[in-house]
Amino acid sequence: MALCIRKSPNVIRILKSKIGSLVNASLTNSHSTPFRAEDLRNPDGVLVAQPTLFMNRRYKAEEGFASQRKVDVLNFPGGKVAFTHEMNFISESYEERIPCYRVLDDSGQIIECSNFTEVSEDTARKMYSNMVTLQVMDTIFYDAQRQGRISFYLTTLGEEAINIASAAAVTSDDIIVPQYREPGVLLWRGFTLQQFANQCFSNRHDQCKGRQMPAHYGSKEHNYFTVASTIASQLPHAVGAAYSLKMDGKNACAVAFFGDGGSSEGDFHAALNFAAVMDAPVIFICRNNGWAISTPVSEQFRSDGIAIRGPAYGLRSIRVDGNDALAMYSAVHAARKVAINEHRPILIEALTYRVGHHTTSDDSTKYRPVDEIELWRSKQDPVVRFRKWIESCGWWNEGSESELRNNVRKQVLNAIQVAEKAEKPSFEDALTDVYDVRPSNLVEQEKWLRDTIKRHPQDYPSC
Ligand SMILES: Cc1ncc(C[n+]2csc(CCOP(=O)(O)OP(=O)(O)O)c2C)c(N)n1
Ligand SMILES: [Mg+2]
Repeated sequence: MALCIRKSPNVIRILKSKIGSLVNASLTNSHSTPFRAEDLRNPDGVLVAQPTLFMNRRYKAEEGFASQRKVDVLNFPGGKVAFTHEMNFISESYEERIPCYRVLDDSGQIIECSNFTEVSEDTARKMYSNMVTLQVMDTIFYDAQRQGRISFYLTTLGEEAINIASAAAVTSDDIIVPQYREPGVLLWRGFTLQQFANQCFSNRHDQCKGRQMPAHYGSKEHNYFTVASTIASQLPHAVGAAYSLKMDGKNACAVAFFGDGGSSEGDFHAALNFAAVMDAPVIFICRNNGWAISTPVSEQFRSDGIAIRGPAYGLRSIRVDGNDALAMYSAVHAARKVAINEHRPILIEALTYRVGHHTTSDDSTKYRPVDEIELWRSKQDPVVRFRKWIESCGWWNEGSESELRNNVRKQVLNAIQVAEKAEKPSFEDALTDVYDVRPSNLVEQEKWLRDTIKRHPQDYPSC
């Protein structure tokens, strides 16, 4: 029926005049045609399109192919399927693994014939400075936790390129939906070292009012969702955010980060499917760092990593060298264009390695070889690789390096001192912002808390 209608301009014209732009969308939109938010609404702005509309669009090419070959087809809901007399099981694996896109080789030189997006000197210098800042901040905050000054911390060591290059490749209108190992994106957007320190010290200036664990940042001003450490719960939220951007006709997308461990959660699968069906402009960036705490990827899945799962849900996907800042920048830059202009979700699997322990509550030498960690730390450091490249461009030298490191070190130490001295939030903040009228159990807990404070005033100096 769809084929017949497509071949008959008269029928299309009559149908169009009867039911308007909806039919126009279903009959003439293919996935290569940009999809407009207004196609989904009637003249009153009410959402009218149905999911089957998108599904029909998707499989038109296959229908054409089947009809050309004159094979029998099953007229199945959502698109025709060709019959075959051969009993072929789809293989569980391909002979070759998906290759990994990279631009810079291990010595920081551009690989000949690389296809990548040019980066200006200013952007490259800012990218490098941010990677170093993230590294220095991590080292000092980590030590502060070891000294007992903050209760918890997690580093991004080894994953600086994924953080900073992807942040550089999108715009501040794009909504970032992080897991927890992406503070570099927030740093790139202008969250200050003082704001990072205030959050980690849970003081009165912390935007989260001291309610979150340290390193669980969030900032409405920077379009950065607050970290929720329940793994992968952020992914369906990112799809919802992306869908709303599309509905509002915004020139922006959502960028969702998660780890290889996150891809083992049900929410990952729900989010990918949901994004594909709703044509949501969302970029999923998986930091495949080899480990989900102590579980190696070999014990998490039998698939060839994460990228291979994209096509199963209808997502265009790519595997990228996550320790190559230029490759990450180029891949995210290209993905953003497709996500926004064509309203498609994209999956990026960035191969990297978690050089630090999972968090300060972990000792990773208990479950992985020290040699493995050392190899990635010394031979695959994304910061060193990017430095070699900007040095070869004449944009960086030994002098700029020591000046940057000294400055950042001073700024981080100063931020920590200021944050440590600042008062803690009022304990009242622990009870507000959730209920309009406090339920009886909360009222009871408040009474216990007040009694405890009265009995131990020395332990609650700011109350
Ligand atoms: C739903 C849920 N299950 C389990 C945990 C415990 N947990 C915290 S982090 C983590 C590993 C996540 O690994 P990955 O997604 O690869 O991120 P990485 O830490 O490697 O960056 C787990 C299992 C959790 N926080 N939430
Ligand atoms: Mg991981």
